[in-house]
Amino acid sequence: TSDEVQKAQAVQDTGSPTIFDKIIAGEIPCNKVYEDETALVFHDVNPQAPVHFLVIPKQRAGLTQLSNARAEQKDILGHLLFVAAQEGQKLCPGGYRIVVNDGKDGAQSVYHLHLHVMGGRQMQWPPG
Ligand code: DGP
Repeated sequence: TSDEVQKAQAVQDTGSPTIFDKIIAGEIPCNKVYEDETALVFHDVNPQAPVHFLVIPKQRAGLTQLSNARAEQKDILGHLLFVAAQEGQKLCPGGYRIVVNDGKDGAQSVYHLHLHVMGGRQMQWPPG
């Protein structure tokens, strides 16, 4: 079990604001890729591929994890996926992988929904 997974297993969804709120507020810096009214895209601080960025909703609104999404949030989910594909194509023209870690067994460590987009190398299958 990697350090990342061990750390993730210890994290609970408390509903408290996360580090991503500070990034959205500009209180801590990020390496921004794209931003619109709904979504913020920035490079992951701990990249697992030559290109690794995150797509997050600016308003968490209960979206601590994908499995908490409500029916009225389907448009937001669609938008995040669309933005991930747009930016993925730009930064990883040869292809990319989109991952959402959900909950403890999914090794989620930050309880603010985020799509991982990874590429810039041949991705392998199956993932661990
Ligand atoms: P997950 O394990 O799926 O919850 O992914 C959380 C990701 O967030 C992980 O890959 C590292 C990244 N991350 C955590 N804190 C920061 C931060 O302060 N800045 C940036 N850019 N990424 C962060």
